[in-house]
Amino acid sequence: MRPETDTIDDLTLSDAELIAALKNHGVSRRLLMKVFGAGAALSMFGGTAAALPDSRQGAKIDETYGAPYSAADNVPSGLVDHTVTLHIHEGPANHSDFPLDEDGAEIPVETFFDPVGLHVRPGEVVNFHIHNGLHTVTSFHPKFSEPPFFTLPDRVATDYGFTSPPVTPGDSWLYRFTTQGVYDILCLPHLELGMVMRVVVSGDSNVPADTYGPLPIPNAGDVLGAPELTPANIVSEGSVAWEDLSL
Ligand SMILES: [Cu+2]
Repeated sequence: MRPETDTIDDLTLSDAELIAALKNHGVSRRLLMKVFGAGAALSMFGGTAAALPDSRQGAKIDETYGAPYSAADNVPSGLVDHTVTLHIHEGPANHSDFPLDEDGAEIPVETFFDPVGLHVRPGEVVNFHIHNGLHTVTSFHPKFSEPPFFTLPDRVATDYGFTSPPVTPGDSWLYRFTTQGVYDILCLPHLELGMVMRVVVSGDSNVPADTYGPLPIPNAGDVLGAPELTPANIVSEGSVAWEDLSL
């Protein structure tokens, strides 16, 4: 959550904290030059964020909209604990008979998260990195439903949902998982092709209960129902590769 006190009028913040707060809120370079002088404004936009304390770097990850980095941006080193790559794969597939169309015929394309199951400790940051294709990283939450085309059940441990913007090859989207539990995640353009994954957030060997039940969406339900994606297996394995999923 963004602190409401981070404004240019709050003189209790140090310059470094104030710059970080302003960067969070997208204040223009012109205003920064006016407030801090050209040097501070230029250094802030010039990639010196690594000089800021880690706690302030972490504060840039919004609980609903995460933190996007275009292919031209450098993801701050030391911030990422896990990486998931997003793929669209045409031609010979990892899985036969997946995904299927309405007539039960195989669609000759696989869109997927790899790994498709991931164990994360509370507070850790995941970098969702786009290998190829156009995707989103979106939580299963009613907020992101698009009736009458699709309705999303609530399958997150928080009382709010989260999503990336549309992201393209080379982009990264960072999200920090803070609340223990099971998070089912989808790609909005490729939900019907079964592009979903599961993140389990817990301390070390704790296994959160899986209370969600079967997902009544073709292809996506098959992925989340695979035996390798039970919370117990994800916690025990640490991660589950797409090619190892039983489909
Ligand atoms: Cu996708």
